[in-house]
Amino acid sequence: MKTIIINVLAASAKAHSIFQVLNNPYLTSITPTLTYNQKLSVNGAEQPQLTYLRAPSQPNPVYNVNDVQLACGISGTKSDKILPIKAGDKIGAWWGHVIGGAQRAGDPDHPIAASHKGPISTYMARVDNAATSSPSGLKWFKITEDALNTQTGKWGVDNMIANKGWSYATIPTCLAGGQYLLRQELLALHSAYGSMGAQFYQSCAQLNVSSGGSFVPAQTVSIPGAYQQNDPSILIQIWVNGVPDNGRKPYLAPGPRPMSCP
Ligand SMILES: [Cu+2]
Repeated sequence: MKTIIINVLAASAKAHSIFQVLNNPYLTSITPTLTYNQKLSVNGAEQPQLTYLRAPSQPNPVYNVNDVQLACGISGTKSDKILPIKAGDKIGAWWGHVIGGAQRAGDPDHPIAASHKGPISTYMARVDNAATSSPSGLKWFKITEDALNTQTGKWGVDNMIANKGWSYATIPTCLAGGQYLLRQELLALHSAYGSMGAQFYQSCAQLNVSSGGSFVPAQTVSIPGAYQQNDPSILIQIWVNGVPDNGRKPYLAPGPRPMSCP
């Protein structure tokens, strides 16, 4: 939906007319789906689309940090399969504008509109059964984050776009084996200067981790619960002198810092 809104604004800025906006053939051709994580890879091997995933299937991001759907996204598709993976493996999440990727050749909103600057964070939580456990009430820990490079001004989202929609995380080698949900969150901050303006996009992967490790992170957070609407990382003006780079000042993604192995 936000993609559509952006284009409505862009079009209305040019056309100064709602009537013309509504008759914009580009807008009427937009499929109401969002940019979201829809495919996984393990050590570079791509997995089938929407398999092993709980993913949204409608266009809204989550705006309210207290929404239960902040955990695994607005309920949509849900695979009944669990992905076997080893501690130390590199898992990839692939983002796209619509199911399948680009909506049409040259789609400027694929994998996401470049305006959507912000961090990408990956969390995990132990579950009894990755295919069936509720995403509510879990104890989440972050395993990786890609926020802002103050040298280049590039955000995690910029790196994901440069990687053609792929964003990666490595399963910590020390982690105890068992079933987990892996949650990747893309936080778009282009409108975060206004209350409830930050946009949270997330899906959850269903994993069965085999590991020689036994580490169970003691420091965990609830999702929702970990974030406040007015956190300085969520209610923030990243546009400085017309550039969405936070003025190259350090930016700390919301939530805890990533775990490290003991
Ligand atoms: Cu958007």
